[in-house]
Amino acid sequence: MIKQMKIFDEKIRAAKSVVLCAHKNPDGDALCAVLALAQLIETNYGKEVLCMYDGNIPDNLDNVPMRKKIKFFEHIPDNTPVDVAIVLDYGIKRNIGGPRKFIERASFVIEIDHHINDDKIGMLCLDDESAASVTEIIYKIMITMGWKYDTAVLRLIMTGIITDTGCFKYVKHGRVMRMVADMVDNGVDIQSIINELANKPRKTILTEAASVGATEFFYGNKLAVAIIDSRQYKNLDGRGETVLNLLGQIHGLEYIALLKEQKPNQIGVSLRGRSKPVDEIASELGGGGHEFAAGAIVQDSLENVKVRILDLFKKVIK
Ligand SMILES: [Mn+2]
Repeated sequence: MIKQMKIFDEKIRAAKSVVLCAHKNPDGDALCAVLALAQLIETNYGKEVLCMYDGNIPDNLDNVPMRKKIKFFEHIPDNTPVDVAIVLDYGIKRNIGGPRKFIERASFVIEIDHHINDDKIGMLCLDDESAASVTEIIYKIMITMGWKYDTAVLRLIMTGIITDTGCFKYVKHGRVMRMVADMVDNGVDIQSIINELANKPRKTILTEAASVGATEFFYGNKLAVAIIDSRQYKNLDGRGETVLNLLGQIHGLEYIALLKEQKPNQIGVSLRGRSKPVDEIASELGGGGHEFAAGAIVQDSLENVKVRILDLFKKVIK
């Protein structure tokens, strides 16, 4: 880490322009990792950075600190200079979306990620597959480097950790809780972050509840398949977490597949395993993610994707 951080330090110091981005449709970890690192670079290197995203940022992230700092990539002129690009929480290249054209012009690319990935985009990789969130990696870098930070940065980091650990449920290492403890002692209010994240539009909750009500169960009720069709999809803000959370409470259920018809023949698939992995099924569908929470975007009809998913789960449910 120290050697890599030295390179990071040199590259940022020498950079004429710095661009930051994460995966398309950023979640709390992706968005907050970008904003926290942007703030840290501006404070500690005295450099303005440009943050961009593709897709949609959910309404419940509207009030995170520095939210206005990140711009939709199409609003950024194509000829904007990019000397160093930093790509966070992206998983696979395809997930980056629009900002890729800016990254491809960078003379140096740094990645900071916690996804398993054999096809990396970074010339410098500050990756840690054991990290619960990318904001956890940012925290570690910040402390290692002795950077100055404020409570806004800590709040962003905590928001990323809460998002990616499902409110600390997926924490695997005590070090995460020790970071959390330090941040609480430094004034971060967990309750207000969780309250803000639970603030979704009414139409989203009603759409998600309807999807739960129409869920089908397979293989001795071990697999739940919920659907949000293209008509309902426009009401969705976020990934359908309420569907996944509610179904995940059903006694005896092992797996959840949520199929979202983003447009005709483009299905966003979210997979969850309560105690058994789903990442391999996601990669069979051309996606990826984490052991118990993974997903893919499949270019096919809703019916065909459902058949494929039933087939894939048939092999793992004995
Ligand atoms: Mn993440």
